[in-house]
Amino acid sequence: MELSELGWGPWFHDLAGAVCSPGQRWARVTAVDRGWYVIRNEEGEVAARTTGRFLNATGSTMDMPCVGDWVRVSYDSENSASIHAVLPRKSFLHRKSAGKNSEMQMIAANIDVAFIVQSCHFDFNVARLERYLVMAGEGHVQSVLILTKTDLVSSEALELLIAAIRGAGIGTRIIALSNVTGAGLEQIRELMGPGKTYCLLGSSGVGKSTLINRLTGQETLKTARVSDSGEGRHTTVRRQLIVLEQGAMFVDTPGMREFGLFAGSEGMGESFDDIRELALRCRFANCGHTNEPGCAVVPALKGGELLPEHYGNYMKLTKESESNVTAYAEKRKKGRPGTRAGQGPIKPPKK
Ligand SMILES: Nc1nc2c(ncn2[C@@H]2O[C@H](COP(=O)(O)OP(=O)(O)OP(=O)(O)O)[C@@H](O)[C@H]2O)c(=O)[nH]1
Ligand SMILES: [Mg+2]
Ligand SMILES: [Zn+2]
Repeated sequence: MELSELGWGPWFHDLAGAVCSPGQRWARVTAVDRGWYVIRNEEGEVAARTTGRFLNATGSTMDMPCVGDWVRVSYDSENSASIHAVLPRKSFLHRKSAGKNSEMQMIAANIDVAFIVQSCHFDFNVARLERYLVMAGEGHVQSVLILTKTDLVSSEALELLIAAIRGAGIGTRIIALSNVTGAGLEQIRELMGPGKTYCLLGSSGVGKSTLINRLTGQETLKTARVSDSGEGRHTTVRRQLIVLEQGAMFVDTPGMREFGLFAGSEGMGESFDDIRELALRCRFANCGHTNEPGCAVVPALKGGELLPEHYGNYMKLTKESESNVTAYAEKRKKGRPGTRAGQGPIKPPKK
């Protein structure tokens, strides 16, 4: 296996050259489990831990390795490695973590397409779809909506759901899928490209792991029946990156317990398709759309293509999560005198 088969390309290569040390290699994180990592490269998959030095220099959980990250490693033995650095992320998916604290949590990094999965049978919620779309857009990740379990609803019901999405002004591609009959699988296969990474997002029990099993043609992942009320059981417990035979990669995630990304914005029901499109063209994936160089949103606002109120609502949605990150980073800095300054996240390069 070559690194390019794991998604390595010129974007990463250009960055990697400047910071690589002799005796160290690049590898991709394929799983994370309480302080342990699984990394993969030409040599195969091995367990890894971060070095103490890396931990000391890391100010925020956001900068810790996550699934999909490219990390610089050295081998301690044939089957264990140490992680020395994380390469800047080309794109990412993050959310506010479950619970009351203000921590942000990285879900996955270097994702090409987010498959936002909702079931037709239960769980369908346009406002939540929109929040996932904003979350993907914020991290420079393209989205595709997947409506699963179409075998459990009539075609009229399915059409109503699609109409509800379009009615809310969401123009994102929709794929209607049944993991049971296989309808829609072909459309998903057609989207998949070698070396590309896809992340499945959505509530517990909607069929994310089942979809991966359908694509691999075997029981790669554990799945479980859900109750008729649609109450999920959280069958998948850790995020992991799976390389399919066709060459595409999938990150399976546990269903989200709480989607607290934008608490207080319930019922906003406004589509931000236009801003998300613009934000994809901003130079930096973590652009705040205020005064960053290369921002594509602000010029549209100044040029009158975006209404100030619409822009304001979008900023309100995204600001909360940002201030959470800042608050958390500050807290960490204060609590850890050993943390060295100037070791924050490396800004992604110009595109
Ligand atoms: N009828 C029907 N059942 C499905 C479909 N897709 C998945 N299921 C069933 O739904 C249940 C839950 O599927 P999973 O794949 O475990 O769901 P998940 O999204 O991975 O859930 P978590 O891992 O908890 O996040 C299983 O019993 C599947 O067989 C579908 O298209 N139609
Ligand atoms: Mg699952
Ligand atoms: Zn911007």
